[in-house]
Amino acid sequence: MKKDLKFELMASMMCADYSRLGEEVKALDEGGIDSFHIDIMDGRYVGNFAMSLNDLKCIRSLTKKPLDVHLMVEHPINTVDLFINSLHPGDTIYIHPEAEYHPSTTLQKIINAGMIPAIALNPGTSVETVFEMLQIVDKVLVMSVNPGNAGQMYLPYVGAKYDRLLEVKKNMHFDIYWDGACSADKIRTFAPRGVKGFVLGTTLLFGQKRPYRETIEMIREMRI
Ligand code: S6P
Ligand code: MG
Repeated sequence: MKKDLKFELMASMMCADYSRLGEEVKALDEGGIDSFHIDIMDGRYVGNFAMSLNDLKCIRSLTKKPLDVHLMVEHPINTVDLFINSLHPGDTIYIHPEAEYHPSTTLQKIINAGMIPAIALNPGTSVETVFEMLQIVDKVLVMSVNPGNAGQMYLPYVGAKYDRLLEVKKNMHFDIYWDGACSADKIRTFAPRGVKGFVLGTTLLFGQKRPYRETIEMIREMRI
């Protein structure tokens, strides 16, 4: 794999050590992470509570790098303003189309606020069911685990969806991102094929007994 290949690395902050969140953000920021992935859950759309609006605000105040906000909530139209008002222009907001009656309306609200409009696709969601939305989003986050938890197994049937999206993308302008069980071999395989960025959680970045800077450099140089 070519060492000059460019791809983005996002840190999944639900995997961070919250007893020292400030130090975690600093180490990731200085270690060269591209953005901070914020998993917001409501205990309804997914059966978990990961991060909250206050966590997001705290991390937003600790770094100048972009935030990548993944809303796993029912009817995000009801609460998206809270997130918009706490973010900076250029930050990304992903919604799950299945969680909304009129997902395009919510995406338009995100666009109007100067944020990057994006959708997240569950493992069981096909590209065909969101085809029209692909024309108005800038990013598609493909989930290779079911949403709700870190530390899950990669679901191999999702591989075909990356292929399908890479094909469809030739006539559209969105970028494809990876979320869930992201390992070094997945980056080696999918970055050269056109997947633009990867969310790093427990599989590759957190709990590795190695400084974040070292892991991030090793990934970029493909030494891992
Ligand atoms: C899952 C969430 C993800 C995870 C990430 C964790 O609902 O959207 O962002 O936090 O996948 O990574 P890993 O390597 O522990 O699966
Ligand atoms: Mg996520």
